[in-house]
Amino acid sequence: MNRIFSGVQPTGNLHLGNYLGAIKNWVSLQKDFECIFCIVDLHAITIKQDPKELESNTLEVTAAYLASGIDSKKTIIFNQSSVSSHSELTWLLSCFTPLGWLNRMTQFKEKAGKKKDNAVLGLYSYPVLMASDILAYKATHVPVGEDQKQHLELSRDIAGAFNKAYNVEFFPLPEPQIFGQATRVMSLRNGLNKMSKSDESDYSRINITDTKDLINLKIQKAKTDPHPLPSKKDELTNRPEAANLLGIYSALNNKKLEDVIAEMAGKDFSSFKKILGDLVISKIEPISKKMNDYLKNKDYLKKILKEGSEKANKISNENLLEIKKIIGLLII
Ligand code: AQP
Repeated sequence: MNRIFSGVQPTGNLHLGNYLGAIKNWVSLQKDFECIFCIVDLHAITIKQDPKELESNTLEVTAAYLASGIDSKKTIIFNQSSVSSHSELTWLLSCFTPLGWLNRMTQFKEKAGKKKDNAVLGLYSYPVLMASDILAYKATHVPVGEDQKQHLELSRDIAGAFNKAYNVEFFPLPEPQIFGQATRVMSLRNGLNKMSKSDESDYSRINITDTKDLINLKIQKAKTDPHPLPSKKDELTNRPEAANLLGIYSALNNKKLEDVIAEMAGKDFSSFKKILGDLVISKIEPISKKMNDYLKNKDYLKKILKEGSEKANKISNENLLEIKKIIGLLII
């Protein structure tokens, strides 16, 4: 059976990168896979969070899932902390994860920065929690943006290490699914940095909740270079901002990058930015309107999460029991 697991952190400022790199692709995957989409609040607390904001961001991501077209009747939607097997499995799997593997993780290096000794253990073991999220459901496929590929490879290694240690084929090795033109949406202020929730400049990203005017302003102000748009893909080398804006256009329009380049060849940035602004607004506005409607009914959103967590608990608890038996932990 093919089963998908993926998630988004409720850390605020849900942006176009999260939408194009993750949520948009999930919507179509629901047709062919059994899907489990999580709001990964335990991952979020590896960085300090305001308790009130964490709670409201959790509901905001839930609303974004529903508004984007995730169908709660078909798909399991829940918040990670409501299913305790994620935390329990993290301990078990951490006993199969050599430190050398974790030391290679670039996200830890980026987020811990120069003050590595002050970074919390949770930030360091974040990838083991991610492996547990996936393996608790024996998920076979994980749709992620490029930025999470290294963590997913680690999940495969941990699954393999467990299977090898007990000479079993218990965990499937989860496959990454990296889709579309916008696998890595870059910052609007610097085409070499990932568009990110935690970037200090709000002008670096388009938030799903941004107004029309703000979207237009952010696109107008987006960094570019002095040349007109190219006519060939290889002319985008060393033009990260142009590549990013064309990539966003092609992903939102479901068009091949080559076709978009042919369509826009020779245009100056100011006219392309107008076309791009209109497209972004036409795709994002209906989602943000629906999100706001869902957010007016918080009890409904909580009900969706409760029902989802009941289903998730059932599947993951059964798997956890099997895992404990394999390890030799006495079940009483
Ligand atoms: N810029 C991006 N381009 C494409 N995909 C992206 N994703 C995130 N940023 C981009 C994908 O969105 C999913 C959920 O990400 P997340 O919220 O769990 O964590 P993240 O990757 O750490 O997102 P941010 O925005 O970059 O948050 P901060 O600033 O807190 O680190 C994942 O599938 C991710 O690949």
